[in-house]
Amino acid sequence: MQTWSGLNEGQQQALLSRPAMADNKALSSAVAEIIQQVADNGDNALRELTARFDGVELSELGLPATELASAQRDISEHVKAAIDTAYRNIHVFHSAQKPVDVKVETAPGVVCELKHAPLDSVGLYIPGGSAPLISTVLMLGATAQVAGCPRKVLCTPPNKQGQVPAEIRYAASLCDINEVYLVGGAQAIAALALGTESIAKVDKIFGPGNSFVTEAKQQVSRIPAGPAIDMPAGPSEVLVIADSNANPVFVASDLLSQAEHGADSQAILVSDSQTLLQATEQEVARQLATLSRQETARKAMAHSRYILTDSIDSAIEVSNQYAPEHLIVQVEDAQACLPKLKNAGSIFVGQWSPESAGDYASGTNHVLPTYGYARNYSSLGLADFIRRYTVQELSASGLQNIGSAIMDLAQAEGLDAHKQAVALRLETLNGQQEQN
Ligand code: HSO
Ligand code: ZN
Repeated sequence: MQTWSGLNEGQQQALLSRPAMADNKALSSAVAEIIQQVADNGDNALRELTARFDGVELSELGLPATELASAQRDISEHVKAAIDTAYRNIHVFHSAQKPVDVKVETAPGVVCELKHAPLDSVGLYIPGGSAPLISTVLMLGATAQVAGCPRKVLCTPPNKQGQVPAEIRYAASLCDINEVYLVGGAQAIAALALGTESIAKVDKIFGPGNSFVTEAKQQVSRIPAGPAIDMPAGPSEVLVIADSNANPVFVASDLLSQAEHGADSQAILVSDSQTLLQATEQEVARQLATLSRQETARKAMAHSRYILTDSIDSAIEVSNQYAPEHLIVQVEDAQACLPKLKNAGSIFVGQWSPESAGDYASGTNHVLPTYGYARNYSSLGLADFIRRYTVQELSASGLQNIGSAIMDLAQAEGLDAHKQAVALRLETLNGQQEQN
């Protein structure tokens, strides 16, 4: 346990620092090589890399549409019901985010519009690994569906049997995902970005992944006219603010739900109550022993932090400085803290709002900015699947109204052609007026 007020500024910063994302030259050149291989050899490179990394020989990269349609027969009734519930709530919450078009006459005869259109094609990456992220399919797929993106492409590595788990297929079918490819890792990102014989390239790539995937997303986003990406990513994290009224059993369970994601997960508890901090630490040890992923969670908890502050206001400052991906507030009047809380990807208010609710089924998106990016990036939402653009129409009198402002600014910038584009029109208008 660390006492916040006993630390100087440097020590406070160090306490809240994230694991350095090593400038890993070996990783970036390995990823660059994979991207080049896909650029050069397309589908053949994807087959080769899938054999190498996933140990699976694929004849077809794409999953037949029948495998999506039939998925619901292959899952249990209660898992299907759970997926349906989560899908519905995510759909409802994201449908409510529809942006409104704007049409304004900024000056007489000058009409400006803000309009929205769904992205044409989106690539949704779903990691394989130890936990099949069914929920991530819903978070990305349902949002793309609500946005109205016509082409939704999902890439996920095949399991050892060369298959995609039925739960993932069912979630994909609910979201009207049109194409599923059994390709993972940096090679999947390369295929989505560059296109191959079987996979046409997409406009934007979404989704979490390991360090290869994250690095590949960064690299392809720098390709001229390449795809956009959702956001930069780092290890997942939770910060809990709790006071003496909080239940240490609940607090511990929230810290551990983060910890079981990965050994590099960050779990931080900030409290003004030493009793709560100590009780939570004990409770973490007790609950850890019951978890199937205790080995992973234990590694993550080894670098967890328990911070004692003088007050809840000071705990709020700590959180604002850290900018957590998930922020859980378990204090007496948690709502009252909200206006003071800045820089969090998603906030969970009160003891009945565990992070798991947002991870799965409440309706909010679980794709969130990590690594302090909550300061300048947003939680994923409908807007990320939508392009915003403007339209304008000036009438003759509209141009006459703002013409001199345009010409004066163009002159001040020394851009003659810009000025001429207005001057020549105004002359034409003057000529017409004289004729009348
Ligand atoms: N907490 C993760 C999302 C997730 N949790 C998926 C369970 N499944 C990152 O926000
Ligand atoms: Zn989670």
